[in-house]
Amino acid sequence: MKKLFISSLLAMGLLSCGQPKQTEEKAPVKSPEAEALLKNLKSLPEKGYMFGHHDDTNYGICWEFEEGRSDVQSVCGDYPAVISFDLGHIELGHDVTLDKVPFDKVRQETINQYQRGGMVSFSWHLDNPLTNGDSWDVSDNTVVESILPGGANHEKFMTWMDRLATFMNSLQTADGKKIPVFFRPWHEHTGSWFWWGQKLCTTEQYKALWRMTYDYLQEKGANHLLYAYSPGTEFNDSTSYLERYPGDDIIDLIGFDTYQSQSKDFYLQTLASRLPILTEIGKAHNKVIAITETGYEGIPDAEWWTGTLAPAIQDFPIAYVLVWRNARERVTHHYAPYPGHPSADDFVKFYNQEKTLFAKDVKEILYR
Ligand code: BMA
Repeated sequence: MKKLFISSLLAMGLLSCGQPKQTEEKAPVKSPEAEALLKNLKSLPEKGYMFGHHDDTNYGICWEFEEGRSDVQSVCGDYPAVISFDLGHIELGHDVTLDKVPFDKVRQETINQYQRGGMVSFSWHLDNPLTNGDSWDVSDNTVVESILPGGANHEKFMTWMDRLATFMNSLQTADGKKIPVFFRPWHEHTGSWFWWGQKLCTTEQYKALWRMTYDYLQEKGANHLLYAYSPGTEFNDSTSYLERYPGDDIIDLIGFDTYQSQSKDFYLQTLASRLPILTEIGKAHNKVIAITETGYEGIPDAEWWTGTLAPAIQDFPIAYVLVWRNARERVTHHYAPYPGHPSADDFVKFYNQEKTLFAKDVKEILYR
């Protein structure tokens, strides 16, 4: 009480303590724009769920870097409400991502997506700072330990973080407003195919990695970022889901990555068993939930959108579902339809469903 009284006198300028009055304003943990986006995402499931696609406006099947082009938009007439991009190789100071997309293009497409009212999320398939191999180089299980404070690669890694922070802080509109976006690093860590995976570090090290990442970006003023936590589907209850969870003060959105690779039944069972757990944790922790990556490579099922995906997810309060990229350099590696694709008609039906939300559907919603 007393403390409060003195600080209010200080704030009113009635007490000076013999020093010139200073109004030192600490930047808020989240920018007002990020707060607004988060709030709007929390109520979004009342309307439906957003469709997302990785690298959507960067390239697609048989094209790359064409102004305004998108395989999804070519099929259904609207852009995905969520577009994700990858920041792999920003850490090296390269001009292009690991998928050979110029970072200037990524920045511009982030602005374009924001201006059309949609949302952007970033993943980070960064190189291995110990071996200099790629994200999938799991030949050494001391990499995470080596980049934490006191580790042999800590300083090197902080120069990587610095390049990342500079890029994040450059995501601005012409009038200098930082665009609120999601950052989804250290994903699929419950598997052991990335150097930050389950068998490659301890729970404490993984959590410390997250905290170091978050603290550094906060210190660099990147408070327009929201954070997504996305393990694979290895969890089977809330305790296992939360085993390496970095904390409610860091994470804004929880999800998981899962693909149909085996039978339709197996995929449906995976979603049917994991989505109730995610929904429950989302409610208990007041977090947005989403299917952060999914898809069926090549979509070899002409009715996959309305026959498999939609029925499996539509009754859960997810903010979005995102399918992976349409790789122009590896055309069998695609997860969204393009004109002429056997599942294109079914995708239009999916687009026309009441619950699916694309860019035009969320235009007046996400940033109000
Ligand atoms: C993977 C594959 C890779 C790609 C990476 C980052 O799942 O699509 O070809 O480099 O994502 O986009």
